[in-house]
Amino acid sequence: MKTSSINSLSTSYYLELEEKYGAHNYHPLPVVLERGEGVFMWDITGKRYYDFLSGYSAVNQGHCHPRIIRALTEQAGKLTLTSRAFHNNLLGEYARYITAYFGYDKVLPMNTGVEGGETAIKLARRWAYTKKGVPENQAKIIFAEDNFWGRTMAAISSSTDPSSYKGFGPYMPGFELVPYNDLNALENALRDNNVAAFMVEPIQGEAGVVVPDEGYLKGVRALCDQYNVLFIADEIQTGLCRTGKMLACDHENVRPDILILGKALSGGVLPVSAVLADDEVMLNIHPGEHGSTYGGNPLACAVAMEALAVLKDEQMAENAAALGVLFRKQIAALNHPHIKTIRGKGLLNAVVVEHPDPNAAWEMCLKMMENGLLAKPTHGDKIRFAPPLCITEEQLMECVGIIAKSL
Ligand code: IF1
Repeated sequence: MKTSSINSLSTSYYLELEEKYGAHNYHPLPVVLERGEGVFMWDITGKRYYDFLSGYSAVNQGHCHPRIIRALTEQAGKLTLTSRAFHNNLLGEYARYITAYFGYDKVLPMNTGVEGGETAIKLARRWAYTKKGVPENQAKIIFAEDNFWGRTMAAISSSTDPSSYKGFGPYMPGFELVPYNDLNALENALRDNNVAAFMVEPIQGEAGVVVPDEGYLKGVRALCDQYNVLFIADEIQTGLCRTGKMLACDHENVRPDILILGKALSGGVLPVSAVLADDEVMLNIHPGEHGSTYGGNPLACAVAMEALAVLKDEQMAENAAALGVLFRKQIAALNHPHIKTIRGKGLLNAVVVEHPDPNAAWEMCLKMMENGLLAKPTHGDKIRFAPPLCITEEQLMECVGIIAKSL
């Protein structure tokens, strides 16, 4: 670069670099970010944005939370990875901390959310063969239609979204689908003695923040008890205070047999996921039968303990609950012809955009970007609004103003 220094290069410079050298597996908004702090991100021109995506709920604690960054930097200089071939002084502390925090006997540490899902499925199948007496290789896992739990072959094998699974076959056998929020359909599926588990999101994120009827989760719990099936809750997006409770399952006081966490478990700092279960489920996997190079690494343990502590210390669930009510009320009060529905729980919300132009939601996101707020459409006509849980009432009201102006 003879003529300009690195930080004054244009947005198009960065977009072209990605276009030329990066796989084309995303279609991002045309903004190039370089700094984040709390609810804000700044692009390379110094323009400030409210972040209303929060890394898809990975940044619940806010960007670069000082306590989490301090935990990261202090550990980073000491020991970042031992692999599980050896012990380290953080994994045991972390395991005790997180199992006490959520009330389970054991944790199996992984990295990405989808690895958490894969681990949960392996635990369920192994439990079915070892404890339920399901014949070898006959175990079935039931999923809800419109689920999203990642991009691996198993995850897309349970998907009903062609853009997730088309052209990637053949698919993982032993998976069945039932409509979401339908206890009768679920009961019919669970009658099959070979069912090991039902894996479900307490609120479906990618489907456009679909909130099931009050009582659905209680019904799932009861049916899984009745038919001796494991209830796997995928709380990777809904967990960690996002919906106004520590876990979305807490809204109905149900306790899943297997709890999957990810995303904000590290406050958006590095990939950390966790699968929690009691001994009856967890101890059917023996040494050498599952794992991962980085799973439970000391850096992840240090960061995750601080990320979890921050959620409680800063009362993020309470803030999400209160400001979620305010947000939905304010958006509904706009009574805007293009906003058909606003739905969600806590600070996980989405609007359904009503407009003849199929690109309306995308255009709306471009307009909000111009006005200093970043959000992204999901499944065409829905826009997800999910700011970091440290947002203040004043900031939220300013953002309602930006949304109204952009509409
Ligand atoms: C992307 C979606 C959200 C998840 C739930 C497991 C995972 C996810 C409920 C897997 C991941 C991310 C993936 C990310 C976009 C984002 C997303 F739009 F793809 F569907 F949040 F809704 N369970 N969701 O939401 O976790 O392996 O990604 O760590 O760009 O694909 P992961």
